[in-house]
Amino acid sequence: MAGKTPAPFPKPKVELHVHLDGAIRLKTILHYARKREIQLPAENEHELQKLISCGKPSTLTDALLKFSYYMPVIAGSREAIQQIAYELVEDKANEGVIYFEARYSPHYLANYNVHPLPWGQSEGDLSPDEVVQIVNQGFQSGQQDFGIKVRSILRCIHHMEAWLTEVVQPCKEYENEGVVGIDLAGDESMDCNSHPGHVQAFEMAMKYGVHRTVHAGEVSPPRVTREAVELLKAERIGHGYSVIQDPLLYKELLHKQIHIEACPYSSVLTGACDPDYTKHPIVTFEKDKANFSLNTDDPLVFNSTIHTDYIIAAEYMNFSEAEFMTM
Ligand code: PRH
Ligand code: ZN
Repeated sequence: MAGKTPAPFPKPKVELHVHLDGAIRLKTILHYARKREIQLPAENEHELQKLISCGKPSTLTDALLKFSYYMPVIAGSREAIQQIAYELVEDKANEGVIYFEARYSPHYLANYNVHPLPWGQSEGDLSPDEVVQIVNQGFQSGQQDFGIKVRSILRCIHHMEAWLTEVVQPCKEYENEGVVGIDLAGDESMDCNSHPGHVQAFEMAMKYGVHRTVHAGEVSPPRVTREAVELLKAERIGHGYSVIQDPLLYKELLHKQIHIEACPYSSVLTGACDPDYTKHPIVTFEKDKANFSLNTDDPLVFNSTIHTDYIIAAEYMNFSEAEFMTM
């Protein structure tokens, strides 16, 4: 399956699962690497693309490792963060997306030193809260210039418990400035969603009226999705492919119309699903009239656009015009 594709789906589209830091332009990364004097093992867009994109099915761990090559260049820079937010709006508008929700970890973008590889320099005192304000501004300017609607979701990281309330608070504080929900993700192989700290944070989010989505069932068993729904009161599930292995849970999701944010191309490149798209869980979702959407996840890392995912659905999953309309 080719990566970047032309625009065969000109109709207005909605995208609910795209990571801001997984959707940056190559040009922008190279620009800030030069400007901030951060060494990258790539001289031009072609080399950078080769370095950070998954060309063929691999693992989720490998896909997530790609972020560590370029995040040091963006994280910690007010100017770079505002620019990537603004440019994402332009890119999505060019893809014919009229509404999208982008998610990110304010802590990662603030350059909190959590990664195995050295981060770039921070502009001193950039806090996660200020990151949220900067992203809001970037999206706001983008909305004005490109005429589409953008919202954001703030992401908690499983193993960074100390950050939980620092994510819940801005979800509430900036609800009138474009923040519409909270997400939780991380290493799905751990007993993550049942952790008391996560449950507490999501209870607080619920009390504040903050909407909740959780990455689950991407490469983890159905139990992780069950915990997301039952313990974290998730209203949406990021990926959720493995849920079809548990018929009772799947029935419950169908009954409650819990929204599944499916990412076809991502699911194959991360090794979450078999490369045979005709047998993909999305085909089952479609057949059962589940509540789901098609999304890119990390178009930079997967070298894709929303059209890539729509082409997969049209060519290999037999999606009809009516089915695209439903989404
Ligand atoms: N699954 C889990 N985590 C993901 C995915 C995938 O859907 N795509 C991006 N990420 C992580 C990256 O580490 C990124 O830095 C973070 O989410 C915040 O956007
Ligand atoms: Zn994701």
